Amino acid sequence: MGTRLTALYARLTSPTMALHEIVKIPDKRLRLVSEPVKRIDAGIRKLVDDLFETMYAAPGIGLAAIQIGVPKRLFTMDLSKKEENHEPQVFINPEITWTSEEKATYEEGCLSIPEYYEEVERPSQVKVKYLDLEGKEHEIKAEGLLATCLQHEIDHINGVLFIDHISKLKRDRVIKKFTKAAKKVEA
Ligand code: GNR
Ligand code: NI
Repeated sequence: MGTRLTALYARLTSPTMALHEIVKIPDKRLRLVSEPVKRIDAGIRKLVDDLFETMYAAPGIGLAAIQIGVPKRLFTMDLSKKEENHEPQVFINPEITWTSEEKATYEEGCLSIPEYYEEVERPSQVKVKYLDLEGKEHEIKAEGLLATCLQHEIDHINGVLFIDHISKLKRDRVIKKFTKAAKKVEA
């Protein structure tokens, strides 16, 4: 277990969980189209544990498997406000089945593009079909932050980043900055 985790997360962690490094741009793995989960087995449950540990430690409100380098179609999410009231959610093989005509703009950030925030316009409401960790199918209608976060995470499993929804000028600028920073680390 990551020893830097606070006691607050203790009940959500187990000794087998592992804190992972988050994949950052310009890493090409973020452009992969992730593969569907075929069977929810012990490997998938361990992956979900690791996603939660890494997401809470970051901290972030969502984390797709590809962000820890695993190209499988699943992500974790927790939109709870208070640290002592966790609301962990897992979405496996999610599909957007409907989007509203109405749009909403939200300032987004991404753990794979640290400390960069920009307004993104997306459908304000979506319906999403997915499997939970027990393999049970659900379909939910979402709005607000949940709708934004679902679309952001489903983008990740299709190799899409929130900067793909902003102007090319802004996108090129942020990619250039992170590419330069990565080269400096290499050198
Ligand atoms: O922690 C996160 N916050 C956030 C804020 C606005 C819109 C989307 C997000 S998701 C992000 C974590 C992340 O990068 N998930 O992929
Ligand atoms: Ni993200």
